[in-house]
Amino acid sequence: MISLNKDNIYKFCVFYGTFIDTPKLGQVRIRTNTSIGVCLEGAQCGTIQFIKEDSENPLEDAKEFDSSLTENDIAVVDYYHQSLNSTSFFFPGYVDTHIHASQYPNAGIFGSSTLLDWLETYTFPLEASLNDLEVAGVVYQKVVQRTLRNGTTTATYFTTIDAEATKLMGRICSAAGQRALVGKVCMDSCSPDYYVESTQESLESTEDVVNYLQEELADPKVLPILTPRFAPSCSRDLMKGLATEARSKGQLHIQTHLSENVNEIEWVSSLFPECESYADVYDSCGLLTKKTVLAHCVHLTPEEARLVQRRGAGVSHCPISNSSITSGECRVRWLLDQGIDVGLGTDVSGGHACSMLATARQALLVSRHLAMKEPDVERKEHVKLSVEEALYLATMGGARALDMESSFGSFEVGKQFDTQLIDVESEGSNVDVFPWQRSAFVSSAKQSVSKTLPPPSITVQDVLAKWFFNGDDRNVMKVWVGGKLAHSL
Ligand code: XAN
Repeated sequence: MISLNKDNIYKFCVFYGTFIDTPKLGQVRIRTNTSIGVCLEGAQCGTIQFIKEDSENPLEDAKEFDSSLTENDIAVVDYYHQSLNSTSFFFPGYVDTHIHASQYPNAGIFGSSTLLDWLETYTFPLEASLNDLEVAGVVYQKVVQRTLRNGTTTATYFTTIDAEATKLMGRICSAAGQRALVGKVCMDSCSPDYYVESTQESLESTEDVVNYLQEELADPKVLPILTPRFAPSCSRDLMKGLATEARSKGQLHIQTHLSENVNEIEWVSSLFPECESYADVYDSCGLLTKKTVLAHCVHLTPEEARLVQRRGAGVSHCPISNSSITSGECRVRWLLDQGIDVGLGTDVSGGHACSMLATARQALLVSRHLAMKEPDVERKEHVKLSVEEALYLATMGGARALDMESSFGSFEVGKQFDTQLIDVESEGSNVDVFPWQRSAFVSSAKQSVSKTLPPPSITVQDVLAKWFFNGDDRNVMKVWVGGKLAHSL
């Protein structure tokens, strides 16, 4: 529950309860009875100011942190004591590193297609239709609401080639309070005549969108991202022009697709015979940077992986998409072992779900499929992703892939408060927690039901796993982005 003052205007907010995050790959950090203080005004607005564990009084914690704050200045968000079930906790908002907002109406529609015929049959016609701003507005509103209610606080969006509809998407994200990187798609080659631009049009409309987002919309939560669709739909001149644009504006983010499907890879090598590899096409145009996020990377060669690692680019692993349109199984552990930053992408509508929790589940299962094919017994275990690792990929991994880990992805002083409140036992929850299982969260919960054999005790990690495999948006009670409420169930 939230304590309110009479004007409902606060300078500071303290969130109280159990905070769970995954600051490092494989590590889960559980902090109970904890206060996190967030500034709500000025240059520090939305930023975590203090974290106090073993706290009893969140209001006192805030006053102790800043003695100039009065009780009227401080909102206290304490669902833990006052209204929710004991198995509720704060968790970092998800970072969706790859989602095509414009393809949302096709979520679930892909038949038995694979990448190149899927693009021709389903995707290009839909994207082209979104140059009608009214249609684009309806679709973009819906996808932003849907991702927020699933706990996504940062999304890296592809829109379409249409500049005005892309600006509209920027406004929609800003109004909804979602953190977003918004990219106008660039395509001047090998594209249908109803959905293509000239090189000059593509570069000019990209610059128009970048200027609009940076100078007119000017919402620090909504950033431009340059978006050459993929090598087959971009000429060298276009890719080089975009790299120049990125550098000239102090290194903007860049997103594209890489090595998703074997037919695509063959096509790229026939289009760019002078390049050593698919990754080298991008590198030779200056597109591989620390601020580049590369979707898929299913079939990278060892040389390409080394190149991606050297350039510091991040990978967006899109497991639902890769299974749905049968692109392949991305070797996530192999990428991580080489020091490549990997995040997760829903890749709507190659992927059918806006949910990052569903995407994280699929990432775990795809890693198990790779393990089943691994002949070496030790490596078999190694390639499997754990629940904690999949949750890391969905949060910190994504923040790192975007080179934004200093801003969000975990609970640290100085980071933005981008957070979900999860209630494992919310009304209508798909997760059943039995009374004795609550003892993992609350020591006073009943330990046994009078039987000769007590039920097996479980840990917080076990409850987390029950939520990971069975939870959905019904467990996402609230979502804050930069300390501001952006979704409430
Ligand atoms: N390559 C792509 N891959 C994908 O999953 N979705 C797309 O829209 C796309 N375009 C090129």
